[in-house]
Amino acid sequence: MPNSTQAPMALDDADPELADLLAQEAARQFYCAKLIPSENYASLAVLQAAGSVLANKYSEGYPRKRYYEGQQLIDPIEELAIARAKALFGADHANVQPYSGSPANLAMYCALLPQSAPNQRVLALGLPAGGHLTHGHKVSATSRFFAFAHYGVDATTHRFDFDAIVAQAREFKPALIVAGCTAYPRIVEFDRFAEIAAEVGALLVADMAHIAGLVAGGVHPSPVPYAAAVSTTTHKTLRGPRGGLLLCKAEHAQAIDKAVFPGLQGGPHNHTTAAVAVALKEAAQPAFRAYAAQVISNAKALAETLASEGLAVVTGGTDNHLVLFSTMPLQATGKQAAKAMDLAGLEANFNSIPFDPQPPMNPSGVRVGTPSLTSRGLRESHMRDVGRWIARAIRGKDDSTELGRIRSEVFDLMAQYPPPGFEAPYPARP
Ligand code: DSN
Repeated sequence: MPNSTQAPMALDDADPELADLLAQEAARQFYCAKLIPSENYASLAVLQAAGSVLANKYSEGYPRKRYYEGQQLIDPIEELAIARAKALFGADHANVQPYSGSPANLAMYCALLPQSAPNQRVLALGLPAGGHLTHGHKVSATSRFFAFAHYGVDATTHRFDFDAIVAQAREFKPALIVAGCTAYPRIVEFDRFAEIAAEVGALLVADMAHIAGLVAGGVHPSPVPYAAAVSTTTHKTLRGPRGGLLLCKAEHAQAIDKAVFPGLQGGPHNHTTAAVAVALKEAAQPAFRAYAAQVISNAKALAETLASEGLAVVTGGTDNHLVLFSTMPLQATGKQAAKAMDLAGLEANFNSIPFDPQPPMNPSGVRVGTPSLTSRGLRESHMRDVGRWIARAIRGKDDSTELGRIRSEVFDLMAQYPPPGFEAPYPARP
């Protein structure tokens, strides 16, 4: 008989304080309109795998080459995830062990630019133009190990200016060019980046974290045919658990694997690997292609509504899952707008816009996206409601009664569209 210290205790009994916080967060996620473009709702199946006993197991190494015993079932789980990643994205090789996108990016650079390489220069999109910290921003460790220069976007169109990028690449002579963004609302032309890389003798790598689900769903061009290696997170449009993934050409497979383990990481998070495998299976279904297409249609409807409400939409619209807009035409900074939206049940993040005159901690813009609301089943007509609520919240940023009214309308709509991953009985309305 198990003694009392071994008796299983559910979270509610074992830690009521934590359980209560978790229940409140579940209710918040259920009733608020999640508009952060890098978030999503993972399915119940993904959450079950992520919360499984696989979290108890150490597996340093790779399938069939481990430093711990007891891998009889871990190996086939990781092999399943690898096979599904390769099949879904048409890649020669996949590494499913990166803990998330940031370590995946550092591993990618370390793999392709070994210390012995004479040229350590990398050209990537700058943070103010929609790049990521791990694309060599000065506060990121990536900038300590490699010599980054940054390209931007055109001052008028706010899109990539390939003439300027190729001129910069000829001058800078990078060994690597990074194509990928966190706040760029248009198609990333990986073929054009590949041409530039080939011309200057660089390798192209891609960070497709934001758009991986759109690539999987066939509604955004894939970087895989063009890039030596591709990094991604697994939890954004791809709708898996929080995790990372690297894909590469066969000739870089060994370097990529060595860079992840033992280069940067210890044991893989097997529970996450299993959940990634589940998400990759889901993303290979026809329904996911329809989902990805709807994400974009919804984002276009949202962009149009925001523009018609007087907000300044960067690039005038969107081709993907996100919309970046200046809130200044409604006399609010991005931070003021995002705070007001949060009080109104509309969860987004303040964001710099290209050539932003405002500082990064109080920029001119807000970034919104449709992956989460589309996962709930919302469509274009709902996005028009959401766009009007956003504008009302910004206009009413100092009016708590108005923000409360909007919040109530948002909650009414969300209650009709339960998100994936939530089982009845649903959380009580906060
Ligand atoms: N932090 C993510 C985003 O919100 O875009 C990128 O990693």
